[in-house]
Amino acid sequence: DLPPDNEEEHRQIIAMDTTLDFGARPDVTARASWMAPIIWENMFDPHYYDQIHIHLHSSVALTVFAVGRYLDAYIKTFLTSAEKHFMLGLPVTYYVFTDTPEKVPNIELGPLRKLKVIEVEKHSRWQDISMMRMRTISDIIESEIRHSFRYVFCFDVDQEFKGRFGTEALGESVALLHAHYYKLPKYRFTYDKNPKSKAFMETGDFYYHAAIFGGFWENVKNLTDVCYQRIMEDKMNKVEALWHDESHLNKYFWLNKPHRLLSPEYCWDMSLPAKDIRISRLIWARKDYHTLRERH
Ligand code: 2GW
Ligand code: MN
Repeated sequence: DLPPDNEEEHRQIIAMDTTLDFGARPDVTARASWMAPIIWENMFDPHYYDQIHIHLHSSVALTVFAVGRYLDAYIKTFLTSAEKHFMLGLPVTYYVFTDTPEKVPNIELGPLRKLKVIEVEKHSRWQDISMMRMRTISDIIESEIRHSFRYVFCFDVDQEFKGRFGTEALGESVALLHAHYYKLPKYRFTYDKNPKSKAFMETGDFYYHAAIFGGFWENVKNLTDVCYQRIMEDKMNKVEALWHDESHLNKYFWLNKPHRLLSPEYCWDMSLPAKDIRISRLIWARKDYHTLRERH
């Protein structure tokens, strides 16, 4: 494997996006106010991005957590569907974090693809299972990912790939528009509105969904470090942000604008009407709260 030492080359080439066709989607918001593209079907030529990233030797680490009942419930579908749709053609390593490594199913992987299982503790509160991912992701970037990968993408496990989730999604820092909020006015966004929390914000650009974020490992390292620090400060002050790590993620991307935005095609809730969604690349898995969530 080539070491990911061509950061500047990547930055220049992927920043150009000269072939993005914004005119192809007049029906949707295709750019942020700071000009970052929002990726929608028909705006991009998949082969163009595939060629660039193969030429650059791009490599991707995917992190996913499956702790407690989430392992049995979701990991198999997540991984087998990722093998069909996620970054085909690039070297991809899945980092699966679980409290029961022996129960991770054996998945048949394509060439250039690897799976690493890493044991983590099971926090007793589900809010902590979710929030503490920030710390674990930062640690694995520092100890492993930075030495072998240019990009890191971090995923919730309760979802299934259904269509291309490819190299067009790669960028210096990447955020996802939340399927439930992308059409709503800003006053409806569920940011943390408690001034005592470090996630507090009164307004923002978009409501981002924490189910997917990614980018250069350097950027994801910074994001996870900053969010983890703010989560711990909140704990010391005995407050918790409204939507946990997602509130902190929204604060982070408000202060550090993402370079690339993924439309809700990249994480769609099939129970919504889908007028502007021409393809569902990843969909929310069904949640059976009764059996999945232990009460506290
Ligand atoms: C989470 C909530 C309630 C009970 C269990 C869990 C749980 C989560 C668990 O038992 N085991 C586990 O591995 N997780 C991991 O945390 C798993 O990767 C899961 O996808 C992730 C987030 O939990 P999830 O998917 O149930 O929460 P959502 O779909 O409501 O997620 C949004 O809000 C979260 C914060 O409340 C996170 O920000 C998440 O990234 C958002 O998508
Ligand atoms: Mn989820």
